[in-house]
Amino acid sequence: MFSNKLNIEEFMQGLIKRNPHEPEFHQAVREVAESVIPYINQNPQYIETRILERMTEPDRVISFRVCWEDDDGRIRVNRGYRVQFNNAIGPYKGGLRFTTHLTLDTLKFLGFEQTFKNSLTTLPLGAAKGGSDFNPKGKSDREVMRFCQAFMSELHKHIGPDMDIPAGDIGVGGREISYLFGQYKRLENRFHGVLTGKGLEYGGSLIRKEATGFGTVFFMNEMLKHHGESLDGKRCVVSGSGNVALYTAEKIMQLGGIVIAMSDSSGVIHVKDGLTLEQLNWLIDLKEHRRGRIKEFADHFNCEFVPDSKVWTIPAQLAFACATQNELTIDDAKTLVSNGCIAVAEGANMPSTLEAAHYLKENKVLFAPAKAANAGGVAVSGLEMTQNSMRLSWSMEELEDRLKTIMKQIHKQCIQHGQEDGEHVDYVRGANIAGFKKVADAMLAYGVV
Ligand code: NDP
Ligand code: 2IT
Repeated sequence: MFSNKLNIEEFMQGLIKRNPHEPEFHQAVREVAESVIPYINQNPQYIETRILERMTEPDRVISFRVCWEDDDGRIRVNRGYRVQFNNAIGPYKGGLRFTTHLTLDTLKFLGFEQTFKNSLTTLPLGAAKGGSDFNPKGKSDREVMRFCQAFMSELHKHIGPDMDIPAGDIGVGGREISYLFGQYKRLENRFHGVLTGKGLEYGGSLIRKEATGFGTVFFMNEMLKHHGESLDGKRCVVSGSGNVALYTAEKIMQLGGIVIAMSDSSGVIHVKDGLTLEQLNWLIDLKEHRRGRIKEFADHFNCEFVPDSKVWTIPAQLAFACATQNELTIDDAKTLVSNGCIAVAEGANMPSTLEAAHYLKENKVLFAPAKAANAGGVAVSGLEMTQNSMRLSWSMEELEDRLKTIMKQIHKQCIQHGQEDGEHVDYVRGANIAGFKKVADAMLAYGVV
């Protein structure tokens, strides 16, 4: 009786009215709505029950003050958040981001995306995202420690191994997770897997650090194979040089690809013959341990450094967007196409603008959207949770095999819902519908909640 068909523009107008001034959240929802609304209109059980309205409203938004003291004895005040988006298919799960100017808008887009991504992993994982407008860059280890302890002093009230399990994201790596876990343990007097991405000494999983990047390349490999192509000998550009980008580069090289450019927010390194393993290991050490800038790589190895630039201007067959949201614009997409790029994989969350994603699709570039391509990180987080519950740990080979299998299953789900007439696969539609269906069906089963 309420089954009037949904209209994308009307749906978006309502969403924008309820969530004004949140352009990133609007963008993430629109991308999903464009493929899921036509599917919902063919399946009226989702219309009457207003599933999409319910899925776009977070279960709860927690915001709190984080007060800490810097090395000069000055009092600093930041804002902390946890957006618990949806726990229909498992406990809330998703990363923490520490970066300047972090807003609720960004966290809502990330939490919404996480709902679909976690559903695609095939594991029982709900969705959340959190973080703070604290910028770890340039802070001493002790400052980062005091901040993390203050942040966890509030966050611990809202998380738990069967309730909400945070992990890392931009600005939150192994160091931050260790400080956060230490403080949680002190406050709760419990040792359990409440965070993932932990150190190997205290319950961390092998290959969690590498998992997002490795998974992105496994997905790209599946996508290429499905279209009669391979990574072998392909020239690749990778944006960023953080956790995701570094291990994307490593796996590309292991599978025979050639990494010719990487970046950070200050510019691009261009290594014309491709990075060697020795150079990549040097870069990993620079970024993970010395917290240096990518220009130091160019100085050390005497290669080209282009300040204030993007990797997309360098001709390549494969592009991996592994830095941040909206880093690949319509102009960048045009440059990629005119330079002969055949495939793009999103290691970062929502790195392509909507216009860029549409343009790539129209020009028959294979396009692996973030919620499918970068799901390997949270998937291995799920495996870390399993190992913690069993109080056992799996070997590197076992974990890499499981990760590979999960990425293949995600690819299969994309084909199932995204195969179009002929050869073309709309991976965006495939990922959105497959991710949606599992969560929506669980929500339907619970009734009106
Ligand atoms: P890191 O903090 O480790 O690295 C981020 C990298 O991106 C750095 O090289 C950084 O350069 C660069 N970067 C950040 N902002 C900008 C910008 N505005 N312009 C250009 N470069 C920028 O983060 P991660 O590698 O963990 O995360 C990268 C992306 O992957 C994010 O979108 C994140 O949400 C996503 N992701 C992360 C997962 C994980 O497990 N860590 C899992 C799935 C997705 P600089 O140092 O100069 O700022
Ligand atoms: O965006 C993401 O999927 C992550 N930052 C990883 C989340 C997790 O819980 O491992």
